[in-house]
Amino acid sequence: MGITELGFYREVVKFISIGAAFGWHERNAGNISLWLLPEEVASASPCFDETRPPRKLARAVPEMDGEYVFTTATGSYFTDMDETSFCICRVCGGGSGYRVVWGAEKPTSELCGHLLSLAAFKRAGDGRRAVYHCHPADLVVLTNVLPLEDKSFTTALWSALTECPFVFPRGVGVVPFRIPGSPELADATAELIPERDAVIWAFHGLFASGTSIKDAFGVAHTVAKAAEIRLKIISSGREPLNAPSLEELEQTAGYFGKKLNTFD
Ligand code: 2HA
Ligand code: ZN
Repeated sequence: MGITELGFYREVVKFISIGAAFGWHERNAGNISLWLLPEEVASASPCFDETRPPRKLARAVPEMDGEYVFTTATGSYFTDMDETSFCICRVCGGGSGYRVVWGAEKPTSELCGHLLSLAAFKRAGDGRRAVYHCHPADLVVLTNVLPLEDKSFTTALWSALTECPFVFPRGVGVVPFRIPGSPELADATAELIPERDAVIWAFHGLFASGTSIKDAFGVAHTVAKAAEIRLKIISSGREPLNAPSLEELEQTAGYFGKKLNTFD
């Protein structure tokens, strides 16, 4: 079977197509990563070519040495995808580099942030193995008008919609301006992601994590929806008469077996 017929490939295509329809992926905006399970590697490996030259990473990821990661190609348009929009990389050299074993020659410009985050998930053993990066407009607007601070930004989202406390109980981290694709953006993201479900990049977009691409997409969708609601509340120009209390948000998370991050 070719890679394009495999379950993980089809799931990624399905969700990035939905993201593109949402307007989250102008031009070449957005990228994803999925740390492949042994059974996914086994089903894909007949198509691998392990002889391509290795490339160096700007940041080493020793925990990921030998692991396979499915990701998007640099410059690819999510509004116009085909097989050339993707690649599979194998981390090599003790985590100092990677080899493309299938697909496009050059992975996403944000590869470093993805790999550092996947390494953090592996270290924590928390079940996460996917990242969905997108550019939801309302969320980007909020980074212009709200303080770039994790606790208050998270509360502004949690209290917009009662789904939020149990969809992203770890909350969101906020990274101030960093150059897209830079190692500095990757470092700042990887520092926050272990304790957060998603990281917001000011004036840029969202980096959402999950146990699968569907799960990471679900986090992104819920954060983006909450951002839309919060922005509409702010834009209404009215002082809100009603809002859920922190206690009510905690109760909501608790009802679904989750505990809200206290940001202590
Ligand atoms: O891949 O979205 O952050 C293009 C981007 C960079
Ligand atoms: Zn981006």
